[in-house]
Amino acid sequence: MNVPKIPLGDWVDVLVKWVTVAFAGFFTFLTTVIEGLLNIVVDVLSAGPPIVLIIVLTLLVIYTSRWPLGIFALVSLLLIDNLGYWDSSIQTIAIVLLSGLFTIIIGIPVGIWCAQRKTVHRIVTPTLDFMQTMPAFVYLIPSILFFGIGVVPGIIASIIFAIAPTIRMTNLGIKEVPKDLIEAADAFGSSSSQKLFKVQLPIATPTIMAGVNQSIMLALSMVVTASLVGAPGLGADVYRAVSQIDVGKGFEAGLSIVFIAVILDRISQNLRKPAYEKVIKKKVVFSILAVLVILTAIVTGVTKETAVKKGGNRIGTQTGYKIIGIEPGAGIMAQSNKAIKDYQLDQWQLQEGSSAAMAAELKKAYNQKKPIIVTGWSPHWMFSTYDLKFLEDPKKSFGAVEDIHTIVRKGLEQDAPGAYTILDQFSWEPADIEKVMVDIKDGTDPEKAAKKWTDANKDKVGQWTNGAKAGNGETINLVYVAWDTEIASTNVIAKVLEQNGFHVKLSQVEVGPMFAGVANKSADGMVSAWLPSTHAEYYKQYKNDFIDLGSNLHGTKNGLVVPKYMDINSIEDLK
Ligand code: PBE
Repeated sequence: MNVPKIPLGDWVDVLVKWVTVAFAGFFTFLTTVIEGLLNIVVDVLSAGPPIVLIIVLTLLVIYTSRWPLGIFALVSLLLIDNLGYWDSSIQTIAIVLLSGLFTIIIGIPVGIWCAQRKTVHRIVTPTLDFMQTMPAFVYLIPSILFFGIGVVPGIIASIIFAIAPTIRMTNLGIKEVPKDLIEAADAFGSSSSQKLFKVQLPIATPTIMAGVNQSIMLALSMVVTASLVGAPGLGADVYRAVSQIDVGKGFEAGLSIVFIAVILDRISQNLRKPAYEKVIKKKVVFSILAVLVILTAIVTGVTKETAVKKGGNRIGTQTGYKIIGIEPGAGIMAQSNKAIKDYQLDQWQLQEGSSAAMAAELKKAYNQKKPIIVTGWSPHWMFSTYDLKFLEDPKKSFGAVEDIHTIVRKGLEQDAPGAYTILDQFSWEPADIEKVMVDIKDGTDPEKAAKKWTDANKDKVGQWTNGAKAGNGETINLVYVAWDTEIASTNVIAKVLEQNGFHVKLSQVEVGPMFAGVANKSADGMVSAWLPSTHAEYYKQYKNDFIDLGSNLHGTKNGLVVPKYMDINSIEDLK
């Protein structure tokens, strides 16, 4: 049967595009509100030296969950500080608290509504099932388009992912209130709001709180995912460790998340019935806490206000002192951090995320003619799609014009001589790869774009395959990172290998794993090593364990990129 594919993805694309434009104002408003709230929470939490918050949290844990757990909290928080993850932890706690707050504000009323109206319940239940089973990653994509990269799309995705237990448990708690109590309330002629606030909610509170506790834990489980779109904190530390395969750092950051999870879990579980309620009344403790928080918020707010007034860099104010970066392990990120040091741009912050998120952010800013600074490289389709310029780099923080090298595992020459020859002879020009990149960017499937290019460039391909022994279906495993350049090049060389009798497997990984994979022979090769400077660190680490087949493309360049409509020319102008 020949049923054409239903263009479901296209419909979703159109819908999201429409929503992006139609609700642009609303999204900007939400972003400002959420970012503002988050800044307040972070400012309050980091108002004093770490030890102050450590003591407050410890006391809170002791009060709610007895002193043995208090000792655990004290030791683990001191350890987090000692290991150097205090600032990240504050970011993470702030994100989780804020997401938690939103799940309560939205979740409890929706849960109550579900308990009161059958129809609402019938609609909400499957919606919640859908929200919870759809991989949370998927929410990140439209979130970036709506809210830009940074912490806001992370928070929104966390709320969507985490809200279900609060709604479900509120609904359950209210439904479980014994019938006779309701009848008694009715008999005394109470109104439905009296019934709700005086009978149903108080009885349902333990169940509701169990839901809230679960929501908080789910929000915490989202921190690593949220870091992919630029949310800061421990999640970003874990993500960075993965992309650089740094086992030690990954463990430290992961352990910090575990500690924070235990502390937040116990506090939120026992908040309703604190262990030492008899010693000090709940009301007293919470009032002291509330006064403390409000006072700190006011004080930090005032100090900040005066600091901001001192002025700063014009472009910095327009862009919030943000440089939009890509995957934390990318060479260009290390170069950008070097630039920040070399040019003394202490106020500036390099935002981590992904190449796709960076491209989305650039598109959004460009369409609205807003100022933006991204980490960019050429060859790249962005230069043919938008009017952009590299900022001059007189201090050469981004190195000079470079080559991309092909690197294969030891032993490939013996195991698959034909593939080795082709990989060795693979070589093309920036103009070639750009054609493939533009096709992919315009929506052509990478494999089809690669086929189109090889079909149109038989001469070049002929030079690569010249003298190569045809394969016998041997599997060649190529690794690459999801950068636009490497998606294009890897697909083209894969196509050529396939046309010559090899079975090609492509594995998309992070930078560190790409180099490590070829070095430990779990991958056969890659065509993505930017040298001599971009990937110098990775190259140094593994160079004795793989074979460098030399350059496959000359003339790449990295740097900070801005739209031409911006009135700035050099990185020096950012100071
Ligand atoms: N890039 C593209 C990579 C290499 C390829 C410039 C983003 C990097 O910075 O590691």
